[in-house]
Amino acid sequence: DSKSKESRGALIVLEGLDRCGKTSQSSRLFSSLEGFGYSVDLWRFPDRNTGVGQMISSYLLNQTQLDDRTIHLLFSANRWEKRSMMESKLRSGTTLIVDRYSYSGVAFSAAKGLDIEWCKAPEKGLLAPDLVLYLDIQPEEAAERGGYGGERYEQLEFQKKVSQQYLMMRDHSWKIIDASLPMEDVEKQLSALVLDSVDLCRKGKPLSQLWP
Ligand code: 2DT
Repeated sequence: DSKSKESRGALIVLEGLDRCGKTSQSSRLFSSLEGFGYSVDLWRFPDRNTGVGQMISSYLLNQTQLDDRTIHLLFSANRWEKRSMMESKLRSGTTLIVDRYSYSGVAFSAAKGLDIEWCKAPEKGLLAPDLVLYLDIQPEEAAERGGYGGERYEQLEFQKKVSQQYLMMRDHSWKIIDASLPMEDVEKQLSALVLDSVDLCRKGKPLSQLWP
């Protein structure tokens, strides 16, 4: 019937600094939604499996050097190559839990000194998340958690700049969660927010595009 045609999945994005707990929380959310019987997929950006993704991966591993604007556009292209798949999944009723999205794209490049409007431009027309969960942590605390790998960007001074850029991008779709709390408490807060958002989308909240 026309009602079920309207019902779609939610686009849920997790953002935050390295070591804020995004990846663990994304998989916990995925498992709990799946457990409740929802149709749900777990995605991440960059998606290193595509051709563009492999170029990004070798850049992050410091195996290749690229101009700052070039790598910025590759990260964006990596989202564009998944856009139609993203839309068809959402419209068919699947909720997507996405670890990093356009906000990482803008925050990391702007932290290098690129103009923020220039950084946002190639993201225009991608799907806007229904909910952005920002796992808020002090860069110093994230660094103390250890486990910074050897990848580009995994350095305290740079992460401080990224966190300033992130906070300038906050809008109505953002929820800021204190990521210094115990994992279980963070998970409880996230899961309540996600269930609300999934419910709104099922009731017909329209899909929209970046940036509003
Ligand atoms: P992880 O795979 O560990 O999340 O690290 N990044 C990510 C950008 O600079 N621009 C982007 O558009 C995206 C999605 C953040 C990926 C690293 O790449 C950075 C950390």
